Amino acid sequence: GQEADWWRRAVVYQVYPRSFQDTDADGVGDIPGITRRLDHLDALGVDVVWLSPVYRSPQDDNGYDISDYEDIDPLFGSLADIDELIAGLHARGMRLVMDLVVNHTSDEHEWFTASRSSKDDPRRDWYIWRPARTVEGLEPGEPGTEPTNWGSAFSGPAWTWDEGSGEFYLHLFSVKQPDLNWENPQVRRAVYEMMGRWLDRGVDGFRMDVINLISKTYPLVDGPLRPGALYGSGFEAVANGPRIHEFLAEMNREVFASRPGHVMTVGEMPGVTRAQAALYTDPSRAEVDMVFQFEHVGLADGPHGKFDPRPVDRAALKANLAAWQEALAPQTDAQGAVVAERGWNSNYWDNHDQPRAVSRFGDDDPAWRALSAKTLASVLHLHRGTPYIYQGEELGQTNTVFTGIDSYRDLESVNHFHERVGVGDDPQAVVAAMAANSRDNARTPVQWDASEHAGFSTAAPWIDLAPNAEEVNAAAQVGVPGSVFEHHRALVSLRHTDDAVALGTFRLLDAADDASWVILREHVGAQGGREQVLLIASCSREGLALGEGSAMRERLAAEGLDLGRWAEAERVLTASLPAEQAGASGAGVPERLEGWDSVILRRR
Ligand code: ISL
Repeated sequence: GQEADWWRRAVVYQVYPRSFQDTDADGVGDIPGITRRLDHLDALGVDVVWLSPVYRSPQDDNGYDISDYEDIDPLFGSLADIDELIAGLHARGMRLVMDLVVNHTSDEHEWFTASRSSKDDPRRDWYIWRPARTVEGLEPGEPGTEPTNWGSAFSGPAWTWDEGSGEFYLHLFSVKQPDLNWENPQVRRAVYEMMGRWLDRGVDGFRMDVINLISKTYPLVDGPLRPGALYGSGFEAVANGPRIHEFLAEMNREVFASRPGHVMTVGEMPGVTRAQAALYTDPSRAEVDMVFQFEHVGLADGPHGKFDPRPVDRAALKANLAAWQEALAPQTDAQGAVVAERGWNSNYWDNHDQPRAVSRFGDDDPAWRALSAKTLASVLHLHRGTPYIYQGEELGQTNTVFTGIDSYRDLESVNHFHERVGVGDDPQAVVAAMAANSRDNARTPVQWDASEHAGFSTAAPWIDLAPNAEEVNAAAQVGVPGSVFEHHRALVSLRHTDDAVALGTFRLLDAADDASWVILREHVGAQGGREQVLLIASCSREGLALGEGSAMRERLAAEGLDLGRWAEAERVLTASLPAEQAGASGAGVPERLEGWDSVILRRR
């Protein structure tokens, strides 16, 4: 029904609290800061806020290392502050999705301090402990005696020796993020009960951190060692393991099934394939509503991973996103009407782990930044599925410029630097290679205005602002016709009012062209009324000729799309024009789009 499916028409906005808005002058964003900025989110029109972790945490990985799931870190505020945020969101018709980080806890969580206290502790089995491997000439616990050859996601081995109890514990991420043992039913029970208490508190859903890693394949064995790599990969052994579907279905049954309304869930799943995602998001299986997949952002990784970046091949990017559309497409009838949903996409360009959208996928040169940010937004929002806007993306915020290692804050970047320099790489070269893809690009503060510290804080921020805060900020955009913000607002509103954009079928045209993006959406209503929405985007500085006899027109005609039939079509949104002027500029396909311009047309 309509109510149970509310999330399919929703737009989600991600808040990374540390960098959103500071109110207590410590240079770190906080929960009262989010509450203070609710009008910004309301103006944008988003339906859901996904809040990155605010739970009690030693902040080794900025809150993704949780030491108490049931309390708020004093850095961010208090339980009363979160209650106030929930009330403020609900009063404006928005919902709150909390981050759920349960593949691992902090090593300072009481479950882990108990677990490490002795081999006989009742909580010993809540984490993944293994004795040292016997290696001739090495003492147990020495490097080389780890149970497997796996590296952690944040450099170094995935196993750390615990001197006190004489065993290694597994941590796929940092030393301070020990993996929970989901084989143990008590662990699962404790997690489900904790989730239930957050739902009781009024939260509306969960974004589940690396949730496809919770079921490991036992026994744990060495993984493949890439040439030049320091450690083997444990990925095969930990991702999408044998019990993952069972665990997610159990969670759904135990935590969500009995709740009134629909609890929105999105599973973050590194390495998930399209076939697996079709299972995870099949509504009849009741696991998760949608997943975050990584294929499209992985296209920018070189053979040595994210710190060996490559330019993004746009034709490959288009093909990849279209393949995801196809894999999770609905069942349709002979008229093309959607009969049943079989899966659902989540669509994102960036988040707190990825570089800024406009820098990676658009053109962040000041002359092209705003227009390419708007066109990228049109492309994202015209895909079928739930769009995610990461804080600052609605302003066209860019990557930052860091020249020395001292500016970096993220443990992934900092650890990587030390590991590479430790094996003899040139420090300058390592820093240069980190610039494009460091997670810190996304973590510079939201640029609210042109004042000192960009309105983010009255104190120096915990991480330097990006250098363009004086030009690129909310005060210069909210309510300003033609701004990146107003363009996003128009796209959010379009999803709410247009059935083809929200629910229509998806088709990519002219797939091989790397300088454009053409998407056709189609909705057939209950009465048989047909609506089509067409996006034509220029994705380079060159622009696109679209008039009679143009190469693009002919290529589209060869695929069965006759632009002649669109002569009277309504112009819904043009990136280079304020939203309210889109229609006034005329009807039908323009003769030409200038570089990075795009147009959304509608025909009924
Ligand atoms: O950003 C990454 C490294 O390049 C990803 O591999 C990232 O670690 C992965 O997407 C999992 O991310 C999530 O879990 C991590 C946390 O550091 C990320 O911020 C979070 O989004 C561990 O909890």
